[in-house]
Amino acid sequence: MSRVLLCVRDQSSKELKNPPDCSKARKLVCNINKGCGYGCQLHHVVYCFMIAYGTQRTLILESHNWRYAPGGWETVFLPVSNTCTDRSGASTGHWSGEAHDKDVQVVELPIVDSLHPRPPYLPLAIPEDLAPRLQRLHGDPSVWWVSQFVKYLVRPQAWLEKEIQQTTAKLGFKHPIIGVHVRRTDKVGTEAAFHPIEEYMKHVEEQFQLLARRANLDKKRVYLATDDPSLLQEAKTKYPDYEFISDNSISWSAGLHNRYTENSLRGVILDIHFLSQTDFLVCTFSSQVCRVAYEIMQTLHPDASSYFYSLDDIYYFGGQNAHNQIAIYPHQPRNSEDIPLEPGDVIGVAGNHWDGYSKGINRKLGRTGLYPSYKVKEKIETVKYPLYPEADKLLNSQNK
Ligand SMILES: Nc1nc2c(ncn2[C@@H]2O[C@H](COP(=O)(O)OP(=O)(O)OP(=O)(O)O)[C@@H](O)[C@H]2O)c(=O)[nH]1
Ligand SMILES: [Mg+2]
Repeated sequence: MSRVLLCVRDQSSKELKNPPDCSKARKLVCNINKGCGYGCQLHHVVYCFMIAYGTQRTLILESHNWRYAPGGWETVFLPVSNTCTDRSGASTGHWSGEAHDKDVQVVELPIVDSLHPRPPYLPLAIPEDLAPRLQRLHGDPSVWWVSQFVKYLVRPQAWLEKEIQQTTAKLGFKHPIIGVHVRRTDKVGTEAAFHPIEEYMKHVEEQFQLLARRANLDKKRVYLATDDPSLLQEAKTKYPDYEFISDNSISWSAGLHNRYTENSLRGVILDIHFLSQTDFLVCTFSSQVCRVAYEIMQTLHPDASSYFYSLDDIYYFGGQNAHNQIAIYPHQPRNSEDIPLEPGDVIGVAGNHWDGYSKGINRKLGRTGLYPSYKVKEKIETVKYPLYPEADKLLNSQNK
């Protein structure tokens, strides 16, 4: 049954992506040039793709004059559609909601920050039909669902595939290996705090101790990705018993002066690829670079939801709907910073302090404060995705 469901879903998504007659297809136009970095732009395309899938439209990705590669998306990745990349149509309009746009053939989607009205297909919601199985099989079903869209989008062009293979050999990328992403330059002091390498390595060491109990460790290998080119030498000097695998020229290309170039794009794609291939990630989830790596990692294991340590944020998807939890145990505040919980209370989580406590708002009481993280569980939102009529028929016959 579940395989049938997935095949049906796959079939309907194939037909949406490759409509037989592009001139008649219902389209959703998405422009990649959101004013931000690669991780942020990729997530912007992921968001467009999710809305296209939910509203049963073919995604048209506009990427000429992309700030990273003027030639566009297809210079590095395979096209989103093989048959339909032309945005023309009988009628065009700005997004004004699924029902309102019913008779408009070509709809232009704004960035998620100015999306109005908001359709139900946004993270962290997952499809209703997959929800029971996903919740049994994966520790963070929302990330798994996002990761399926990322996986499809970042299918490499042949040259990039070759480059990945050659770099794997050149750098000596081997398991076991832990990925460390250190985001510095423009991020520090503006959007995130500075974290010295020692903070990351504490968690790396802990993971290697755990690994050593299960397998023979030949070497403590770390893949280091960073936009701070001085960090590799610092790490090597401070941790001589580790092997740091890193291409320092990639870090140089990630600096603000060189960032928006094809060479830098190649570098960040490679860094994200290698981070996703590691056995465990230590990073700051405030950075979209690490969140993309974590998402891709989910596509490589049955459940890699716990293969990370974030020094700051919990996982989120920019523009997501409220992230709620449900209290499963009561909590009496022990000091003025704590908030009370009753089983069943809905808590909007703001962050994890990684010391046993999380911060959030008890929506019933309207009070914000700390509560023990173990006293809540995730509240998973589900959404009914329309399937193709043929798929619906097939599903109904299967369900009889
Ligand atoms: N190669 C490489 N590039 C990086 C690295 N860290 C940051 N960058 C570059 O800096 C950009 C950062 O922009 P975003 O991808 O939006 O990520 P972010 O700034 O960490 O996160 P937001 O501010 O939330 O968007 C990346 O896309 C890369 O171009 C790294 O470790 N390796
Ligand atoms: Mg940024």
